Amino acid sequence: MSEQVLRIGLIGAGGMGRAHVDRIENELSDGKIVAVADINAEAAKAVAEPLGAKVFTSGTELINSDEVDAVLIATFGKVHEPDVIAAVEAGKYVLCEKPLATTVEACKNIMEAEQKAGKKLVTVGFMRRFDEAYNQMKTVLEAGDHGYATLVHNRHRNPSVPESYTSRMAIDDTAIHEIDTMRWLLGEEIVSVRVDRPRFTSEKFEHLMDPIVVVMYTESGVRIDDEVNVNIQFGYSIECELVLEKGTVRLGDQEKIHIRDSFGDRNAICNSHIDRFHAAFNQEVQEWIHAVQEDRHTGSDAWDGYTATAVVDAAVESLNDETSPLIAVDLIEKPELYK
Ligand code: ISE
Repeated sequence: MSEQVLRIGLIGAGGMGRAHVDRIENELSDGKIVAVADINAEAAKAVAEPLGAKVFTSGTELINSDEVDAVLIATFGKVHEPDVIAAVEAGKYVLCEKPLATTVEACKNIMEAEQKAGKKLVTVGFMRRFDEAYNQMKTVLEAGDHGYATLVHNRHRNPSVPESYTSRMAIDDTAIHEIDTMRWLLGEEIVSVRVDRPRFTSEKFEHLMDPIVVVMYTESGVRIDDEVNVNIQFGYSIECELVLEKGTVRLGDQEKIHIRDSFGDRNAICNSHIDRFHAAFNQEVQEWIHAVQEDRHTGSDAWDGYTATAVVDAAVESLNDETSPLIAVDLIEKPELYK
């Protein structure tokens, strides 16, 4: 591995991949995109050419290139597994966008490959762990002055989603962020989950259940609710209130700028996760680059990716049952590598 600039190969030249390229090339230090692969060769070329990076037609070729030190995967969740495993087998660190994989089996295969490799090489892109406000919330909780957590209220709202977005994605693409953030914040596993269906908005596609409310319980009994509302028709907003025995902690207002004009007095709001979590993504990728250069793991690991997918599966089971049953989350025993 190069000890200077980390030579990164990007798999997936869509919106998220391009946002990462932009931050690595223009905002962060010590990393460089040297190779790009995408099933759409034109898209790969469009990203690679201005950087002088190499274009690869397959993820495997890119992963096995001697010119690539580490791999950044920004493709769709359902195609992650073979590329993550190939990177692990090549002994290369990999930062994989969430979800780690869309089935529990695929996540287990990734953990098995890592255990064979004997070290943690996989980081899952749960960037909220790097968000300053969530970190401050965790610090207040852990200081213990306000007692322990009893409840957490979350709201996850998107202005709109494309027609290809499915009800399952409301959980494995959207609520998965709260699933991971809550496990990390509270430091315990989610043991059961239920999905409530309120009246659906008319601003949605026929096939979509929207909004929904995901209700989760942790090992110690903390009750978490998460409103997932992906066609709210304005701005991107993430809210979280942690209820402790003797106080509450909320994420700050996500004000960007304050505008006062003939239309009124108001705050500008974010439009997307790329915008809202810009600083968190930067922090996540910068820490990953430095950790890889020092040959150590950082961020959420494959166990975190696996448990998130196990909670997703239980939630989808509840979502698909009109009676919204509470489903127990079935986890395997945590392998030694992740303890
Ligand atoms: C997207 O993939 C994200 O990760 C966003 O944070 C989330 O709000 C959105 O619903 C997802 O589609």
